[in-house]
Amino acid sequence: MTISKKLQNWVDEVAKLCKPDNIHWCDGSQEEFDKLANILIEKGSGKKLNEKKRPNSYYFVSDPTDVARVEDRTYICSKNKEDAGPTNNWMEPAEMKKKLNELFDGCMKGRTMYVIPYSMGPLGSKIAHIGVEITDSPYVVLNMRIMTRIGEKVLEVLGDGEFVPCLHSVGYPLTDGKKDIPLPCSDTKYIVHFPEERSIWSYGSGYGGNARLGKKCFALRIASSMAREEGWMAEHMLIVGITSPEGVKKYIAAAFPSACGKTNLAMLTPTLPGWKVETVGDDIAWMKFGDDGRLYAINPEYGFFGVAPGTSFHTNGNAMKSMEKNSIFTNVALTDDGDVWWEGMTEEKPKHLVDWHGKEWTPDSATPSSHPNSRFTAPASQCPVIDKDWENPKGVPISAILFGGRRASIVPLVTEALDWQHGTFLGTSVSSEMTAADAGTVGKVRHDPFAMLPFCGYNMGDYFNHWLDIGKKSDASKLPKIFYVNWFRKDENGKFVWPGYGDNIRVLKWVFERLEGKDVFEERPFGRVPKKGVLDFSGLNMNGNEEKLFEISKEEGLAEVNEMKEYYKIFGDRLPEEMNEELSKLEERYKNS
Ligand code: SAT
Ligand code: MN
Repeated sequence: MTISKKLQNWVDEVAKLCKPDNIHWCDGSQEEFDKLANILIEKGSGKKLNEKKRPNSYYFVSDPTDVARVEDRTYICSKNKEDAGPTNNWMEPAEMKKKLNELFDGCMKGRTMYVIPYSMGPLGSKIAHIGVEITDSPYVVLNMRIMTRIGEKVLEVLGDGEFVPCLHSVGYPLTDGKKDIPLPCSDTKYIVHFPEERSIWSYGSGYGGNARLGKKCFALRIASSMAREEGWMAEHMLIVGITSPEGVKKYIAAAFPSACGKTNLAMLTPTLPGWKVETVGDDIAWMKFGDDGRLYAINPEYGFFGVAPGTSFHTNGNAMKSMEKNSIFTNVALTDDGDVWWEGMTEEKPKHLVDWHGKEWTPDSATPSSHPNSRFTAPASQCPVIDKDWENPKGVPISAILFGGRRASIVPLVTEALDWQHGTFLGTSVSSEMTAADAGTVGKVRHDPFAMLPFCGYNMGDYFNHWLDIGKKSDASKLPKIFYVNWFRKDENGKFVWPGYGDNIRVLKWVFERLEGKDVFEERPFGRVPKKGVLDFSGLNMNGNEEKLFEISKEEGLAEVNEMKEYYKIFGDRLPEEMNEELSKLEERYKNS
């Protein structure tokens, strides 16, 4: 292995602080994966699933208190508080380092410290970047091997180049004869980012984005801050290729808050004949300008970390197939034949399960068998509709950007922005009803600009400005067109008006037509919507609700404007003037409507 002096020094320093019993450099091999999985199983931390049903796949249950990201424990420690902005927790970097040094001192006693070199993005891609995660959790190593490209080959590409140091501990040292538990964690949790020195420290959680530091911590929080400095974009977006029946292919990126059906859209099975959707990524897009002036995107990840409940052959057959082997399941239920199950996987519930608490479960049980934020970790390469260019180091050219949220009213099924500045404004207005992926109040509407609220590594007002800068420095004709979608409108009886899932292709079809410059829109105060009769409702029974999908009354619209005015106040003088301008123009258009 070629280990640079800088990397070796950092690893030595961390070992001195954390005091592990052993150090293991991950080579990324299958043998290593199998060995670590076996260690976990022998310790009783997890189970191997039935080899005949789900080859090379594993089952884990976390501590019931460690089941989601912890936004209130997540910090952006820039030198100045204003640079973290009103949407992030902040602490003075030196003060935070002092706290972390105390916490990490001896935190790996009795454990092995794993060093995971990883690449976010295809190895050697100009859009990709390298990180090194140090962790004391073999469960995290297994997940990182599915979610990112890890091991020796990464060190070769790294040479003595730059990497983002990511230090993680579950915060459960095995001292004084303390016994280990299946997936250890600590009551004290800190997920900390130092954007100026581009480093990450995470303590006390073994779960998802708290612990696999390549994902939200690096690929969004640190990368968004890098992207701003370097003139590119790190976004909470899926990437798909869409091919029309005429054989024309275009790529789009789409930003939705966590657990809004992003993975489903990324692997959509179109209900309209002749259309094809292929997956590049389901969560994160890194976009840089190509020599031709267009934006090119890569998926920095290597796997999917999707919400299990609700995923079925009916809602997302491609996700189901992606996890048929070589996958990890966390906080779902176990079937009697050694496989997994969760709410919504099959219409008929199994007669008997062991639930995620390890208790007997039957359809009569009062509680669900799986945690609502239970997850699968599956290799992206196993997705039956993975795009042939998903690992192209150049990335794929992006023609459209979609924003979306989960809103029962106010937001229409689809709106096209008037231009990049208006599109940026739409991005700032994204809001969504909260779900189980965020440890908060389920159902409450919260603003989630660009679906980046928990993921922007610097002042969100500056982030809006970065979007405007991208627009200003580019040839408008080469920039992606921007759209805002909402699959989740409900009627007076609380029923979804739009069927969603595979039928979302109908909206994408209209987006496609707009990208081709077809005159199929009409203007509304909030933007462009499909002209009457253009959106393809063929074969759908809409119960006469077609128009409802686009209805916003003048009163509702003006109320939303006022609400946005209130919201914008939190950004103070970091709010770009252009956004107030857009808000005034919107208000005028509503008043004149
Ligand atoms: O736990 S993760 O942050 O990886 C998943 C999510 O919340 O979107
Ligand atoms: Mn996400």
